[in-house]
Amino acid sequence: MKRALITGITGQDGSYLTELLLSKGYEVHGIKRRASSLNSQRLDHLYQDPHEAHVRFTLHYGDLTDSTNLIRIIQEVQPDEIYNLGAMSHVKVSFDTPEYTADVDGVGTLRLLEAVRLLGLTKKTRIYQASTSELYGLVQEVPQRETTPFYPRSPYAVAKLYGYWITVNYREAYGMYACNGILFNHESPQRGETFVTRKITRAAARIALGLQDKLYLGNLDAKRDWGHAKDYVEAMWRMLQQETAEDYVIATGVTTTVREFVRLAFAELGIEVSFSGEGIAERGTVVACRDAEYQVPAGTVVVEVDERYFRPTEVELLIGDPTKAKHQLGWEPKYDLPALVKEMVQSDLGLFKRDAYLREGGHPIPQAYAE
Ligand code: NDP
Ligand code: GDR
Repeated sequence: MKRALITGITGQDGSYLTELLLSKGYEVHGIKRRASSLNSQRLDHLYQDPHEAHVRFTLHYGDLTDSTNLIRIIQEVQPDEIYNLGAMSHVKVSFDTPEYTADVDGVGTLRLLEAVRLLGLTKKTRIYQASTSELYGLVQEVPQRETTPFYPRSPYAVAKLYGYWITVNYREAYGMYACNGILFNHESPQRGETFVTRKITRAAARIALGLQDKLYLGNLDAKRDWGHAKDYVEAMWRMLQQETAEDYVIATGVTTTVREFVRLAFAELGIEVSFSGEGIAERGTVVACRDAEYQVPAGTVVVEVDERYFRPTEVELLIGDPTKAKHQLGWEPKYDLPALVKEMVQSDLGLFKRDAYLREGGHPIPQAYAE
């Protein structure tokens, strides 16, 4: 039985990867941070009581800023594969917490590689590093591929650039099997609530149900290559099953504006939204509401632009070329954007219908805090 250790197991990708590895018969260990409230909701459906025999899924407390903790856990688990998904992963927030982001996303990667080396596991343990299309930043070439020069545009991306190169360096210096997956944006119903896709699908559902009036967004012109997290964790696993360690771009090859994502999300609920105005004055207005279940009259302004969501330096266009992954890993995405949007909107609709029932029954409903 193969043993895997996942950092960032409580995040979006961590939950999908855990599902995948358990389904392949792995014993899965994960590192989770101590928090004042439970933070393992995404893993609840996979929980195994540690008091029972033959447990294949175990969580350990830890943090990428703590070397001794990483060394102890890796020594205990003796993993065949490590997936380093742990990160301060929000680009906008990295401008507020640049030093912490560098520590976790950059130096944290070094701590993990060095722990494997110090423990003499360089020949046993294969490592996946969660690199990112944010490395491409300011457009140098489209579509972006493995050979495209990097030009990071945020503290997050600069920290991940260090993570990328230290992974390459440990591979070359010590012969470690260590790969970078240069993953383009991937989303799902498990996506964090403050990333733009989930912010939009949550708001669309809440607006349709009469629980929210408006959605405030930043740069509507930004273009992203959005895939589904379920497809992307499959690529991570495939990268660690090859004869030699290499770096791969994982993307769909299709790019879409934030504005278009908004249109698609509302359309999934039968609400047609059209945009007018320019820059900060741009508005998204309901043209028609075709589903009798939802009462959002034509003419209602449901989207406004708010400068607070702009970034000091933006990544305007991402579109990836996954040819290498297709040829060498046999990887292809199963989801396209409409299927992704549908799944996310329907999932959020299900979540917020509970709030709508509560409100109908006269119960106060909590205001969800998701900026
Ligand atoms: P999430 O933000 O959903 O999850 C991040 C995980 O990292 C969480 O489990 C979080 O724990 C954990 N974490 C944060 N800080 C620390 C720390 N100091 N020590 C240990 N763990 C920590 O991200 P995703 O699942 O979306 O992404 C997974 C990885 O892939 C990240 O490294 C991200 O940067 C990268 N990536 C993501 C892409 C995407 O589109 N999703 C694209 C390209 C790369 P907690 O739950 O306690 O906050
Ligand atoms: P990104 O994802 O920065 O690409 O990083 P995010 O969803 O945060 O932003 C995508 C684009 O949408 C624009 N945008 C907004 N973004 C947010 N979050 N909130 C808004 O209100 C808003 N309005 C417009 C952004 O400016 C941006 O252009 C994600 C993360 O998962 C990273 O960890 C990962 O490395 C990259 O994807 C690939």
